[in-house]
Amino acid sequence: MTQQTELDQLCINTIRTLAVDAVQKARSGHPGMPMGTAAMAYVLWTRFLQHNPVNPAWPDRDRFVLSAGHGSMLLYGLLHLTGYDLPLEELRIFRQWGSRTPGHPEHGPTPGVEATTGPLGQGFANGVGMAIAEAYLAAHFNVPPEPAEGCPGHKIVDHYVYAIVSDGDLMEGVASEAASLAGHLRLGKLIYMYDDNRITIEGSTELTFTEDRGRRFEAYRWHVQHADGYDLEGIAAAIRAAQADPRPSLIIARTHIGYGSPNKQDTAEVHGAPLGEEEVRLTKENLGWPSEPSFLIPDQALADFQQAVERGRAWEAEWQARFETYAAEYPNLAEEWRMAMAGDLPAGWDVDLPTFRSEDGPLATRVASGKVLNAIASHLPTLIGGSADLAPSCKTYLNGHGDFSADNPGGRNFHFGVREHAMGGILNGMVLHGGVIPFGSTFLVFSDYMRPSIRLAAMMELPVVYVFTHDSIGIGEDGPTHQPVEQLAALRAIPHLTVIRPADAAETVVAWRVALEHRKGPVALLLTRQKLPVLDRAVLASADGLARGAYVLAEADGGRPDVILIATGSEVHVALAAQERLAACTELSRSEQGVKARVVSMPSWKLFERQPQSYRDAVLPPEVTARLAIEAGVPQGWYRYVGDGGEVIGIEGFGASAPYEVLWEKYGFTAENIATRALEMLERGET
Ligand SMILES: Cc1ncc(C[n+]2csc(CCOP(=O)(O)OP(=O)(O)O)c2C)c(N)n1
Repeated sequence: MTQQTELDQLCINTIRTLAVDAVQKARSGHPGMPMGTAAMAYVLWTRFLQHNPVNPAWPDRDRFVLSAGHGSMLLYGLLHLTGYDLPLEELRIFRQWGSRTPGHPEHGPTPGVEATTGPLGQGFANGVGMAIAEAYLAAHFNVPPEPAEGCPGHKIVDHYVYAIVSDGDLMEGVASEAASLAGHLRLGKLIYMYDDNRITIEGSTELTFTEDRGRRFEAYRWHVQHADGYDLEGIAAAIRAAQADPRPSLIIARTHIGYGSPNKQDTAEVHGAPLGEEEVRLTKENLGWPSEPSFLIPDQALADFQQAVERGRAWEAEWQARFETYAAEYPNLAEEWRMAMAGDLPAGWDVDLPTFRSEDGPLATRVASGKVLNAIASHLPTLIGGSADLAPSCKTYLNGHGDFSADNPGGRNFHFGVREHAMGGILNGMVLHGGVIPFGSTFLVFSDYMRPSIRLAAMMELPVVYVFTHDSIGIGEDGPTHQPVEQLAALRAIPHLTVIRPADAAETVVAWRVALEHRKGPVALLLTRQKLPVLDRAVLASADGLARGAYVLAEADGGRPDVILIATGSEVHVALAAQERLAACTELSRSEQGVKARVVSMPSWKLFERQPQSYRDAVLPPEVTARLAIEAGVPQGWYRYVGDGGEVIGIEGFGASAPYEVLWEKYGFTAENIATRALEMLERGET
């Protein structure tokens, strides 16, 4: 240890002992990581991080992500000490019901927590997304200097993204994907400190993780430095060098997990368990710390940390003054900035939304979606996104809006490469940064590759839009590897994720409107590869019904229906054809009108569930128990809507490789089969 003043020591040990005491009191948690990283976190937070504890939402603050979220007490200690609204009392109730100090950092309840972290690797990718958003917004909103005209330029977006990442973070594939992209994009504002303590849960990293991490990141085209995690000047110098380098930076800081614990330092025992009362006493003694009281914060240390409040105020005030000059010169840009940061859609964003008519011929919903995206792109400059190498298939390219790259950070099309998981984590980071409305696309079957990030988007209620195309066996010849079957149910199972599977081009337009206006939580649009007829809305109900999740698309002729056909997406038009067939079956119904079938288009369970009971009962009257759901996916979940008396035409296996028309026939998604199944159901009901 070199060049630490007594005050530095005091401050660092305050962070350590707060973590030790909180974990001990909670009888659960991870003391080792905060003990090991307290020194480098102290340097970062007191000498570099430009933030305003009094206003954690100051838009141009540096971002800090604790990717190794299990070390949450490190972050809670720093937030409390630097003056965020996180009283010491909250640290005393670490991990308890209703506290703002949950086991892993959660974005939302705790001021200053930039991202929910815990699943390793996610925070790493989130930071990359934040740095991308910073670069895009800087390109879009900053005004470059014009020396000839004496204009010094304006930089209203100009900040760093820092993270502390761990062995576990670097082992996870998502971090590799994100690091590869970050290096390629030369995200120079990204500065990650790697807690190189060489311990994970099962023991030494010698067990599993022996590659040369530095050379690996150099190969990713990162700027890599090595530092002693306890040499404060060395850490500071490394951060300065990282700031100056145009590449993303990794500072590999050699640390010791459980630093200061005489019997547990450098062992996996300090991971995931309290030190134990005796070891707490010994650790404090070893650190020169009084054993009582617990949660001790020496006045001198607190005063040192609390300088962050005044510095933060000054930074924000200085930025605010600069912003006002900017706003005076560029009022339109300033207004656009305010709306973007508030997440509001500008007036008129939807003026060019296309209308699709049945006479224009059949259209895949992915194609309709591409047309919608391109119609709104010019009116919504903060709508940015792309694909995991499938833009030509997913139809998500924004024509004429350029590609985002190191040399063109104002480009709006993102080539995420074949990196679905990183795309998911990066999209989350972009929303967490604020100011942009991001979307990402891939085939529905590959949503599995990004599911952990989707889950976190849902948990954080981030408004990300996913465009998942090739949404069923309807993709045809590519076969079962590419045919999503369980993904529909699996996505619907994620709380706060709104899944929408539109039936035709007109519903796709409404789906995009819903997706963009839905600011709380992610939305997944499930779209077809194959062409679908554009339904004739002159005789059918308006596609606006999509916004309510399910609606009566075609009422049964002549009153109370005998049976309800409930379908989603590409199966809806087949259900309509089945309705006609049933109407021709006069024999069973013993009426001239034949069997009366109502067709319900049900693009979104989630939206439907938000409707009042009266509406839901109007669409699916409880007294009509003969219900048949038709969806080219696993039937799981549908029984909720069809009930005990109902049935589901779904897919129990994995699909097959064949032309889609053949598959449709073989799997029973034909008007004939639907009508037969409905009739059988009605006949059974009669006996
Ligand atoms: C995706 C994921 N897998 C597993 C875990 C469980 N887990 C928590 S911490 C950890 C490993 C800890 O090692 P490291 O990242 O080096 O942290 P340190 O031991 O330094 O605290 C694991 C496997 C997790 N949080 N996330």
